[in-house]
Amino acid sequence: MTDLKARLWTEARAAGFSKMGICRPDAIPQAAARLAAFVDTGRHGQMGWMAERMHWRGDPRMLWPEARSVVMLAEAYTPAEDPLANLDKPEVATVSVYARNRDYHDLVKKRLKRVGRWLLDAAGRESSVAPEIKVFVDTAPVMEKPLAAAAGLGWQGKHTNLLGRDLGNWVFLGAIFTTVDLPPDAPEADHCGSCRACLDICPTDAFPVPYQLDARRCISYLTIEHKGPVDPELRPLMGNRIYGCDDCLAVCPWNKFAVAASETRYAARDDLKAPALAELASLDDAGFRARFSGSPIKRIGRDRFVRNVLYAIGNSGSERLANVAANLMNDPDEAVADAARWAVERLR
Ligand code: B12
Ligand code: SF4
Ligand code: SF4
Repeated sequence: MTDLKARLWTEARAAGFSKMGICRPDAIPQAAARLAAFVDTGRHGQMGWMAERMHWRGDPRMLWPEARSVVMLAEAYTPAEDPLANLDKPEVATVSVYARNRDYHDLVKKRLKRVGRWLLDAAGRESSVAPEIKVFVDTAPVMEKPLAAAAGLGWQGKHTNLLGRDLGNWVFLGAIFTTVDLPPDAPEADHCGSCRACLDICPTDAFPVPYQLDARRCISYLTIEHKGPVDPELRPLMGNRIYGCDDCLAVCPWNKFAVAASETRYAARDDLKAPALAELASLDDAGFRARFSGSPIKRIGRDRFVRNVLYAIGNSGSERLANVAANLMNDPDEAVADAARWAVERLR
């Protein structure tokens, strides 16, 4: 099986992954209680799906009792440009790095399936019982970060994301659960030390303590997951971040050792490098769908997107943009109309 594991890594690397690690399905015994604490304190906000199927999410053995190994894979999407470069340009938007081009869910899943198919073939030839696999990226009730840490890909930093000394933190995670018994890797130790750069940079103070996030204050949650109007106290802190947020990732010193992204379809599209807020605010449903087809941004729909753009306009200090917001004060979507009124009030 050691040889099979080595050949699996060769295949995973050829598919575009930067690192692979393996753990047993019982390798994250603390995860269930930590997830329960997160949900019990309401830190998941409106992400009701996090409170569902918690017995599966918190314990991979419950999700698929026949699984013997979890193969965790990391794919680098390290940006070529400074991810925070637009934050001080008030009339343009900041889109988080992961959403500047194609949707990683599609690309990572394809790669996982390719590696999984290879494993089925190779392990099937060595065994009388047909092996099975299930692949996951992001949307299933699987806690990918603790599994990746248990599989030795890196550790969960104080910003709660997975990072590695040889990876940095600009990586997507994917999982292949399998009935094949593969030799597990040792977990990686925590190398955050006394650093707290990610905690200190957070614009909304979303970390109640190191290693724990209150999603309700996180701009990523507010711009992507939160439906309806955002708490007016948080709006000014969002700046021009209209989709996701990268501040805590961008300041991590371990990114000195980040792996370059090999997938060119994650590289920023020209029209998302510094998009003008005025132009984004004018998108209607059809325009929004056409512009963001194949992008993760498509998921939030025109209304939530324009709501976010209007908060950024309200934070711009630009009187010129007040007219753009004024045009949306009677928008049929109540959160958009509310955001427009808020923006106009701040700018005039
Ligand atoms: C829900 C979710 C979100 C939510 C909540 C984030 C969160 N930190 O929980 C929101 C919408 C805010 C979000 C934002 C982002 N996300 Co997200 N998200 C997820 C998702 C679907 C589930 C995460 C989860 O289980 N959260 C629940 C909490 C309880 O789990 P946890 O974060 O692991 O919590 C741990 C710590 O709190 C710690 N802990 C708790 N108590 C204690 C006590 C002590 C003493 C210690 C040491 C530790 C500790 O243990 C917990 C369990 O491991 C995963 C995909 C997946 N299925 O896993 C992607 C995922 C985590 N997201 C991802 C990304 C890229 C992002 C963003 C960077 C996107 C962006 N640019 O805007 C931001 C980062 C924000 C941040 N600082 O976390 C990637 C992260 C890749 C990586 N390198 O880690 C993932 C893995 C998706 C993927 N397949 O690649 N996300
Ligand atoms: S993504 Fe942004 S708002 Fe969320 S925790 Fe990181 S720095 Fe704070
Ligand atoms: S910025 Fe510092 S504290 Fe935060 S994850 Fe990176 S090393 Fe850890």
